[in-house]
Amino acid sequence: MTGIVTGRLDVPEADLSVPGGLPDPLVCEDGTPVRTPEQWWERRRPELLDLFERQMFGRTPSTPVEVRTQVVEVSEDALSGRATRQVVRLSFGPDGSSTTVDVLVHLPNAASGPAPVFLALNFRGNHAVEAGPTDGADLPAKAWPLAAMIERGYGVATACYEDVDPDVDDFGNGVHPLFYAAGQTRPGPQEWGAVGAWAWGLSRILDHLLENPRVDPNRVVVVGHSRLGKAAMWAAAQDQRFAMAVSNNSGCGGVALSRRRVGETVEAITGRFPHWFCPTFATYANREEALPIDQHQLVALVAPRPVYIASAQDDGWADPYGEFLGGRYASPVYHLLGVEGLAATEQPALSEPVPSRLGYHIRPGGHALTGYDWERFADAADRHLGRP
Ligand code: GTR
Repeated sequence: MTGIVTGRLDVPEADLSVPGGLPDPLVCEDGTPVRTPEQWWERRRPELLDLFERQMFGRTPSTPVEVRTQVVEVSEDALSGRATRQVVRLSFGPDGSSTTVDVLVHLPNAASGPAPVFLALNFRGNHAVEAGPTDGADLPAKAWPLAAMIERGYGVATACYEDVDPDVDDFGNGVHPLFYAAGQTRPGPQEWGAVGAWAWGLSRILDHLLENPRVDPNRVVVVGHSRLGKAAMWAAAQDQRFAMAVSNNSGCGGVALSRRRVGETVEAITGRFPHWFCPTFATYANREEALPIDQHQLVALVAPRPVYIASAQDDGWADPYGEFLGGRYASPVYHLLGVEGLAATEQPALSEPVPSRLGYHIRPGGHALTGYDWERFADAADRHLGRP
């Protein structure tokens, strides 16, 4: 690690608060330009993944872990007969007793074949996702528009993120201990933190979904709000089985550029949530120019798969403009791979989504995952993965 960023993207100075521009996703660390898709796949992409692992999220263990699957509930007439609802318990660890994750799945009964599925972790438990009336309006604030997504032909799968790893600075619980060497009590300096664990959990739920013949294996979209948007992007970056990724208000450590230092900074996030990243990330507080990566490169790791970035006007802490730029400066990688990137060089007006393969919207209101957001995710999936 030299700490010197070789390739730089031309970015208006006013957009960043630190000198030196943005690291160029299409220049290798030794200065070699990336001119072909082969160079991207064989050299630059693995190099960037490795940098995100070592500098930010920590390395995800690749050791397979024992998983037991138990169907806890099935109902074929959920949501007024429009959906099949299942609760499946995934238990991880040698005797299946260490960590259990309850996955709630709704699949459309009207589907003529395997259905595309949105997979998203939730904050407050599966009951909160499906709380309240299932027909029509007046959904409680934290509930998800399950009926509307089913109506549009999408399945929805979810689990509570704290089932995978509790959101506390304690590495004695959740999935981390499953991978410890004898005597180890917490991850090493470049091993995974909580965001890495949540991303791992998304991939394990995907393993399960892919065994279900009613799920289209080529159309599972990973969605996440806020800290779970960070996890969704990191999951899609590492696991190419996700067909598309959605970042909703993911902010710092998600798709907002760290070098802007607008809203939540590296100092703020690593101070309040030391367990989210690997300890190395905190060393970049107030010296973001030394980071060999920035968050546009996290978006680029998902290329050429569709990514949809959603911001909210009053969500200054997540830096909506920084989230837009995270998409914009990932576009060169999409272009190299022969597809469109973000078809806007200026941030669009409120509620005017940019529908390109790398899509974006900013809506009025604050930090939240709303029905409006879900409808736009479905629009993007319709357009780029095929309408169910
Ligand atoms: C905030 C945190 C953000 C974001 C948010 C959330 O406190 O600073 O990075 O992740 O929580 O998850 O709602």
